[in-house]
Amino acid sequence: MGARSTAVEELDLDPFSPEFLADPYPGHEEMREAGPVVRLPRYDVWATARYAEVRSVLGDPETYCSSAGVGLSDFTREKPWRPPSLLLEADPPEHTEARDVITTVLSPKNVRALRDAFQAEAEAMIDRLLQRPDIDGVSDLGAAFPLKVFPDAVGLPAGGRENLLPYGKMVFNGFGPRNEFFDRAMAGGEQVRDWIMAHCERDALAADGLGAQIHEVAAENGFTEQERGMLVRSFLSAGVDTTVHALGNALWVLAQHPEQWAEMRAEPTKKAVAAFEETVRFESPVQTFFRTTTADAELGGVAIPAGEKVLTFLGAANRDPRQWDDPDRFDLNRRAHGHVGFGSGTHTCVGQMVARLEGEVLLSSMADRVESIELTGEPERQLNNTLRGLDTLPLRLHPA
Ligand code: 8QM
Repeated sequence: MGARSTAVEELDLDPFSPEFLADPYPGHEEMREAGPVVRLPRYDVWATARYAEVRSVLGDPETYCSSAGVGLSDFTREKPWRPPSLLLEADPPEHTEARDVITTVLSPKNVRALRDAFQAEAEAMIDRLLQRPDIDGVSDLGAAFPLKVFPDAVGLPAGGRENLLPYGKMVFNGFGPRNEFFDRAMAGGEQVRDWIMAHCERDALAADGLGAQIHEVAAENGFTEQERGMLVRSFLSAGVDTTVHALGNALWVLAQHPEQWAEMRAEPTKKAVAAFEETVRFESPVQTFFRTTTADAELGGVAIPAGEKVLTFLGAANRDPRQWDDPDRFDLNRRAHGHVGFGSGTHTCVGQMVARLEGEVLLSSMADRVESIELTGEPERQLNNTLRGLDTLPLRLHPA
C-alpha cells in the first residue's frame, strides 16, 4: 500500500440482491460510513456512496470512462448484450458529437412546444380517473401518462407501445450482474428488441416528432443512417422507465405526506416542480451507474488501479448527511438543487427538461383537481438492478 493511500474496507454487501433492492438505505449508510470508497469483493468492484466522491467520479470522464460500459460488464472484456449507446456508453470526443445532436433536438424551444399536449393529456386522464376514484397509481397514472405523452412526442405509432417498458427493463436490469433480474428481463426479449430497432428508423416515425428531428439533425451532422437510428434508440431506452418510476415514486411519497400535498394544492405549479425534484433526490429512479478507470486513480484518498469498475450510488449520494440536512426526510420546501439523480458532469441527463415537464404538468394538474390522495393498500415494489420504483400503488383519489 502506498504511503498516501488509505486502507479500504471490504463489505460483503450485494447491492443487486432482492433484499438490498427492496430497501437500499441501510446498505447505503453502511457504505458511506465505511469510507469514501469501499470494495465490494462479491463483484470485484470499487464503490462510492458519498456525495463528494460520486461528484468527483462523474466529473472526471477522462479517468472514469463510460465507453467500457456503465454497468457491471466491462465492454473491453465482454461483448455487450446490445451495441453500445452512442451517448451513454461513449466518451468525449465521440460522446460530445452525439450529445450535441440531442441537445439541439431538445432545445428549450422544442421542449416548451410539448407543454400544451402534455397538459391536455394530463387533465383528460385525471378527469377520467376521477369517475372511479380507486385507481392504481402506477398503471393508471404514473406509467399511463408518460407512456402516452412521450411516445406521442417522439412520433411513434400507437400500436406496439407495450414494448417500451419491457425494453426498458432489459436496458436497466442489463446494467447489473447476470442475476435473476437480468435473466428475467432478457428472456424472450428478441421480439421486443426487434420492435424497438424497427421503430428507430426514419420511416417508422411521424414527420413532426422528436424522432424525425433526431434523424434530420444527425444527418446534417454527418451521422450514418444506422447511427441516426441508434440516437433514437437512446430516447426509447432512457425516456420511458425513468419517468414512469419518478412519477410513481412521487405519488407514493406524496400519499404518505398529506400535509405536503395540501401545500402543493395551495401553489400548484411552483410546488409541483419542487415535489418532482425532491422525489428525484429522495427516491432516485436511477440508483446506480458504473464507470471504469482509464488510469491509476485516487478517489477520496484511496488508490484505484487502472481498468477497474467503480460503482457510484446516486441514490445514496442524494441522502448523504455530509451534503444534506435531514436527508431521509422528504421535504418539497428544501433546496434539492445539486442532487445527482440526473447524474452530473458530461453525461448529465440530456432529457431532464422533458422529465421535469412531465412531472410538473402531471403533479400540478393533480393538485388542481384532487383534494387528497389516499393509500388504500400496500404498494408492490418493482425490483430492478438499476431502477427504484413501484409495480403497483393502490390509491383513492378524493376530488377537489
Ligand atoms: C439511463 O441508451 C441510452 O443511450 C441510454 C440508456 C439509459 C440511460 C441513458 C441513456 C440514464 C437513463
